[in-house]
Amino acid sequence: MRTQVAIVGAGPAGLLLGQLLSQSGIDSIVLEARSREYIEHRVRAGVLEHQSVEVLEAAGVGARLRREGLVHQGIELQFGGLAHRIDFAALTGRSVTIYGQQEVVKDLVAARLASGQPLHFEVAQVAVRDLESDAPAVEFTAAGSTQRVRCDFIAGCDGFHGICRPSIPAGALSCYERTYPFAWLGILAEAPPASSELIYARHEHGFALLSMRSPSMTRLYLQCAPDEPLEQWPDERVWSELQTRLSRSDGFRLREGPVRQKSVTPMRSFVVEPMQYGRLYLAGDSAHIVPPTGAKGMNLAIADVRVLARALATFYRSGNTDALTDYSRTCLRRIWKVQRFSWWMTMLLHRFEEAGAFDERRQLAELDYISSSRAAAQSLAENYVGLPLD
Ligand code: RFL
Ligand code: PHB
Repeated sequence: MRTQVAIVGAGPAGLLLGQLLSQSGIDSIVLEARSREYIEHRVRAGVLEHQSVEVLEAAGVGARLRREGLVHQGIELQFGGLAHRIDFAALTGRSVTIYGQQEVVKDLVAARLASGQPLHFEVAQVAVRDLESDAPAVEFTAAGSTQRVRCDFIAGCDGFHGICRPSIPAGALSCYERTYPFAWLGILAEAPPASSELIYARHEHGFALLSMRSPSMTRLYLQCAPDEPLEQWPDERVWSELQTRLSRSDGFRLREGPVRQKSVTPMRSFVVEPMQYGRLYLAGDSAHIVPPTGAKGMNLAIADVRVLARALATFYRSGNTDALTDYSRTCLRRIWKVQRFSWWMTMLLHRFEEAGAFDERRQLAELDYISSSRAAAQSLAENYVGLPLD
């Protein structure tokens, strides 16, 4: 088998890359370890930056997103029992859209199947070969038989735990990492969201977040220990803790309902440099992880593959490799700013066990500053709706 670009991983990064390449007349194959059912129902991110929506629309997968996505003009920051609105529309003229990652994935899978380009689910033993040559290859087994695909380029879109990044010789990469002494316990509940906008709450018990997926589904998160066993969080305890952390002086109460999904997500900041080695290019979570407090993971994946798709299109159109050579540098400039924002939102809103009284007061003063200074609120808002893509 032969193709132009072999894409490992069918998350938002891999599927969108395949779609953008197909729009430019470039052939690809997408290899995914999991089943279609699994990737279309994996509950993860929910916030699309203003420009992520535009990229998805330009990629031809914006119709349902426009119909069903919830456009949000602001968020609430809550602390000391009071909510303070950050008005994105007034501060930036932009908005974000709430649309589940699994919906983005469903739309992209449908577009891929309609394009007739190959997408293989449940592949195993994926290996990337000859990265330093002009004709790298990907090997995998599917339905019991081993296959080898020769290609011009490989896109490593296989997430943080994938095989592409570890296939690069260790000495060729530098990793920058930070872990946090807590995790998020997230639930998806069949209950109408009690607020029309997201609420990011700082509370003495720890951080809590109200988000949503639709007018009838609420997505909620609370800060917990990094190794928290889920059995210690029966639904009643989760609701009680969320009610406490999201309570405020005006009597606000969450609406409760059956819990449809519950999971613990560790928090980490991670960047690998460079994001390329020979003919292998990393994109999305395979190259970087942000803590979810800034709602940036899926957006970064979208931004990376937009750069990569353009660089590949330039190469196939003109033979010019400059944009491919610059891929990593182009992406990393924006990635580090997004890393900074995600780290900053995390430090602003979480409870740190080891923090003393000084740090707590400094944290509250920062929240007070953001809530009372247009300049400070605008900085948060312009990062949240998304820094410019180019
Ligand atoms: P993905 O989505 O992990 O996709 C990688 C795919 O590769 C497959 N794979 C392999 N396939 C073939 N061979 C192998 N050897 C393979 N190894 C792995 C995997 O099965 C998978 O299908 O990475 P991608 O495409 O880079 O997308 C990144 C996003 O998924 C991620 O950044 C976001 O979900 C992060 N994130 C959020 N991002 C946001 O922008 N806004 C949010 O509000 C937000 N909230 C979140 C989040 C992530 C969370 N979790 C669970 C990590 C909330 C949570 C709880
Ligand atoms: C979500 O809706 O899943 C979500 C929203 C905002 C975040 C993280 C996750 O910061």
